[in-house]
Amino acid sequence: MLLLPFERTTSHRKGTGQGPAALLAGSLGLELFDEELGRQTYKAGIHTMSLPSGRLSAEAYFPKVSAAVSRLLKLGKTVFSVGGEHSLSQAIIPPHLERWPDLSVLHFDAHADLRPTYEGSPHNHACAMFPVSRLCPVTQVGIRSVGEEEAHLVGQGKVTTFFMHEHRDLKALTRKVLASLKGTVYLSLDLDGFDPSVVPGVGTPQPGGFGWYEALDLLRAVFMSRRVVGADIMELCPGKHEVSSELAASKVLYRLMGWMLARQ
Ligand SMILES: [Mn+2]
Repeated sequence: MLLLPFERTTSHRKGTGQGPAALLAGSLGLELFDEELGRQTYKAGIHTMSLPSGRLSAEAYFPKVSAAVSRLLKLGKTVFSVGGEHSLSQAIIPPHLERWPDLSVLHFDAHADLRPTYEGSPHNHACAMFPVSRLCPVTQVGIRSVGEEEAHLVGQGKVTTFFMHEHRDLKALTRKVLASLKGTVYLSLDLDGFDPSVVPGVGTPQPGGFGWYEALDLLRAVFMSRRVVGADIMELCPGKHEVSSELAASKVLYRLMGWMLARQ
């Protein structure tokens, strides 16, 4: 688990820099036994590593993130990254692509995140997937917020976009998502892909997202039929008096780890 407490460009509610610490705190509310998988996932060994961002800019911090991910992959580790803001995926995915050139990315998010730049920076959280979408196929699910300046990139080129309002039948959506993915997959999960009733603690919530079991059913289908080689969980923005978001974030991460082990 690679904790990346980086936050520079939040546009709505601030606090994603506290996301990794909150996810760890949330994990204290989890049973070590996974009730779906019937196993104690942690016994495989979960190591936690933090890469403090201090006052570094994205330009200075992202190469450090890429180097750390690259080093871990060379050691044969599976990297689960925890943000922090979603733009971090721009630094995490390229080392995975270097190792698995035939990778496709499953992008779970309320937002298309395809703007080439936003508010003057290509490293804004609203641009998370733009550089990735130039490098490898990206399948987007949960999408229900797109800016005019990125609309022409949605569903074009290497990008396959499944809008939430057009894909309400989960079984049909799952079939289409699987058909769009290659054999080796990286999951980039922005927690705002969930409905705000499930995970309210995000920087830029949008109504109409996935319910808990809808999301898990979709993700399980991917993890059980594809070789998922890495994942990130981004944009956790803890509230002062609300702890269910951090618990949900840690539970979904633990479940992803469990599925990966179950398939091996
Ligand atoms: Mn988002």
